[in-house]
Amino acid sequence: MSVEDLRVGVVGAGRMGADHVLRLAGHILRARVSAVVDVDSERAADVAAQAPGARSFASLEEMLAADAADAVVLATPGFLHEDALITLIDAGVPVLCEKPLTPDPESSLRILEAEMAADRQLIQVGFMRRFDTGYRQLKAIIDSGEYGELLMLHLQHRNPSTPPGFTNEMIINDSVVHEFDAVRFFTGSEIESVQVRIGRLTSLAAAGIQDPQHVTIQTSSGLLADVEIFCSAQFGYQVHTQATFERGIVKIGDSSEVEVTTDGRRATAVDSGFVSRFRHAYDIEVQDWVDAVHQGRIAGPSAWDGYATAACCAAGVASQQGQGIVDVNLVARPEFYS
Ligand code: ISE
Repeated sequence: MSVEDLRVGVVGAGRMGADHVLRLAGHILRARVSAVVDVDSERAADVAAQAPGARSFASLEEMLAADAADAVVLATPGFLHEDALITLIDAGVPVLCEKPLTPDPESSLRILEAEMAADRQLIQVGFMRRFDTGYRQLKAIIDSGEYGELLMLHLQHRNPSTPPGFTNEMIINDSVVHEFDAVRFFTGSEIESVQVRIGRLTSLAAAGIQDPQHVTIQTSSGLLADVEIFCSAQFGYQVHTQATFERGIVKIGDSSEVEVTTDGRRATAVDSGFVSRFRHAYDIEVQDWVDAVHQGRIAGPSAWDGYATAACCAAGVASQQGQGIVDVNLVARPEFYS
């Protein structure tokens, strides 16, 4: 039996939105880009031109009024997500929402309430690392108990440099948010406290950025995780995880497939950024989402995961601003998200 292609509207035609348009138009099955939305109409039209048959719109409301999409990839900046998500929930449209769900736990809670009122999980949050092969292998090893209990996680997250407009708080909200999600994903536990410490700083960071920073996370099961977040690391992009078990150490994160030995040196490529490092993870995330939407469900992190990580980020920013170890206080998890 053949399935009608899902008509996907990509809302926000910046770096991630444009990347998703190429992905959906190029190799995602059972879906096509039917609409591209951006306040910059010229940009929307340019990006729509990459996907045969896609129409461009200047607003989400115009796209919905034209009945131009069955589902949406939301790739606008996080501070615009709340209004867009409420509109989409009201219209009953499934959404793959790039992280963050919303910028703070209060607005994320309003999204949970709206979704529960609609009585259907429509939102999947774009924590793409959960679809990465290494992440999935490590998760399977943890769950198998093969090397005993997981005791600690050591996470390193390095970006070459910060884009214009990046702030010190964004080190937590935009970058460490992925580590909060990773720790929750690996351990299956909520995070109970966060501490951010700032030590020796690079001279190569942009004005106002304190880099690197060290984050200690403790989960409800007592596990400690530490994060080195370094957003001005110059050399390239790198995301490593080392897991300490009772009877072994497991490392993930080297994505290079080619190693060259020549002239007395052995070398592998270092990724230049997250779009290339997590390309396969994004592909699997979007294909799984499309297939799940065809079946009326989601296939990954839910709005609850978006809310829980927003609460971790709020604690992280409070700690970064001098509040020491900050507790993460979540509301009780509704049955709807169990
Ligand atoms: C960026 O917004 C991302 O989401 C990347 O995955 C992350 O590695 C980077 O630090 C963020 O700025």
